[in-house]
Amino acid sequence: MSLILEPAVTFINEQLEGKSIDKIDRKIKDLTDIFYDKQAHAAMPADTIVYEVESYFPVKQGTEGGLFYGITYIHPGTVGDEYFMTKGHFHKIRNRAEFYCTLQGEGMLLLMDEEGKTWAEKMYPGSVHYIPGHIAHRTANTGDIILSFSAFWPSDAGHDYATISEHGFSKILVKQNGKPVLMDNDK
Ligand code: S6P
Ligand code: ZN
Repeated sequence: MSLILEPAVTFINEQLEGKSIDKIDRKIKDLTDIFYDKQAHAAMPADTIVYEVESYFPVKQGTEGGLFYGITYIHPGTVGDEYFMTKGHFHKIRNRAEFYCTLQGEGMLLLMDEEGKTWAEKMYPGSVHYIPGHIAHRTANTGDIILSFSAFWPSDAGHDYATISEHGFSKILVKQNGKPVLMDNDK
């Protein structure tokens, strides 16, 4: 067996580097559907970065039996009184699960089942979150610094963004008196 001294991918200085790393960002202009306060959203600079994702895809998307690894960085901020958050999704293959592990910052993991019941788990450095299959997931930064977390999911899971973009989550996470509060989503 040969001795491998350099891993294919490293996570040094808070950055994933190596082959097969995909980097994306989501700006205010890419997130037209998710925030409830459309006026506040329209008033914000379109190029404001809300979150970035670095992902390691060692196998092709859709491969059965493989795994993907990614780090999400959500910037601090709000749109109106709603915290900066990810688009949120179900997995396309609904029964595929996922792990999230918080690296830095503080936030909330919003979870919603297929009947539309929403709940949230607090995220803080070291917190580990198991997201079962059939559960939509979205993360929000409730702190003053970047919220970053690593994610591990099956390479055939895929993403269904359309269901969330059309119906949203049944609850929204807003800042009230400086604290996160989960409220019913009237829309
Ligand atoms: C992938 C995993 C994360 C998210 C990332 C951004 O299954 O859940 O890597 O992709 O947190 O969220 P979203 O909802 O825009 O994909
Ligand atoms: Zn996912």
